[in-house]
Amino acid sequence: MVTDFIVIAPGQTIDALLTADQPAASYYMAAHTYVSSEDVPDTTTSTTGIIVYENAMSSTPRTPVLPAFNDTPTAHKFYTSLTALVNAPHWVPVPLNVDEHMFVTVSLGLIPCEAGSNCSGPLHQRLAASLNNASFEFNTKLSMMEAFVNNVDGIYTTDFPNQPPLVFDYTNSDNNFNTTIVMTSKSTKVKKLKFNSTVEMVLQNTASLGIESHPMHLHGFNFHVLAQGFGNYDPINDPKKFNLVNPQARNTIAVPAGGWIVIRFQANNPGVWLMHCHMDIHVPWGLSMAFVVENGPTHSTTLPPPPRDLPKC
Ligand SMILES: *[C@@H]1O[C@H](CO)[C@@H](O)[C@H](O)[C@H]1NC(C)=O
Ligand SMILES: *[C@@H]1O[C@H](CO)[C@@H](O)[C@H](O)[C@H]1NC(C)=O
Ligand SMILES: *[C@@H]1O[C@H](CO)[C@@H](O)[C@H](O)[C@H]1NC(C)=O
Ligand SMILES: [Cu+2]
Repeated sequence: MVTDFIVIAPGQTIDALLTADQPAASYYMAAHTYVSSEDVPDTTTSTTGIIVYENAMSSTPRTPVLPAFNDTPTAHKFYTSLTALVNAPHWVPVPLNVDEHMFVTVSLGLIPCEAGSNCSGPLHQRLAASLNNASFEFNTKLSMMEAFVNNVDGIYTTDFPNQPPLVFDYTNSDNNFNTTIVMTSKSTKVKKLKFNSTVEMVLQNTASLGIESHPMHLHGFNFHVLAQGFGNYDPINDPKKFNLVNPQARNTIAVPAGGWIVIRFQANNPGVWLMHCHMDIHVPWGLSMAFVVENGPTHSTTLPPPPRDLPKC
């Protein structure tokens, strides 16, 4: 794909080749933020670097024209134009038999303040975020990985749901402040997976407190990005749009603001793997969950024990 701009979400990486075929001169390369949520004022500041061609006469660099800070159609066009190089090194074909079909809402919300906390919102609520209405809270006593390896109870529960607890009109902005939708609660729910099972996950953004693009990052795996779009995911018609041939493979993907995205991966890496939003503030708000992938049948598919010098907290 040939482009003169790149859209990149928090936590994503991208490889690009620059063709230096312009008249010898100096040129700015510039970046600014892309703001996906509505009603956010333009807070854009640009950052620039200068590319100077060898033997160029010194001159004022020319400034490129960037897409507008809120140009979602252009961001979407870029995100959906990327495909994989099939048969390139590390290419993995899309697994075709799905074992776990997950539909996961990605929401901002509110949570009641803990008794005795200094959280003092006007309604005694604080900002939260959730996946399938589970606002994830990390255990501070023991890591989930140690709990997995040593079979310790009480650190997480394996009941993360494959469906949201309530079906509603996810992207209808009439629901932005509907308390049935906005209120959430804390969770330590994870999803347990059989070794080598294939997971397909629809990530559905909701309008709760306003739509926003969340860059979701999965540890431990790359996933294929099969399709994406705006509005509510349509389980009848949207699967017809899946790219099972040459979809991009990633470990971080921007869920479209007020839209959905479908990813698929094979759980061939045992251990505890977090999936979380890559906007830093959304993690303490609860926008994460974890996969607990069981060991496989062989030595090389079994998680090694922690090193003997693992620091104790
Ligand atoms: C809030 O959302 C729920 C669930 O979709 C719905 O039943 C209820 O009618 C909504 N309330 C209002 C005031 O729209
Ligand atoms: C989420 O959970 C909270 C608290 O348990 C509940 O009040 C709310 O209605 C639920 N919302 C959705 C969308 O499931
Ligand atoms: C995992 O499943 C794939 C087929 O989807 C198979 O080719 C591979 O051998 C399996 N890996 C292990 C370690 O069982
Ligand atoms: Cu987020």
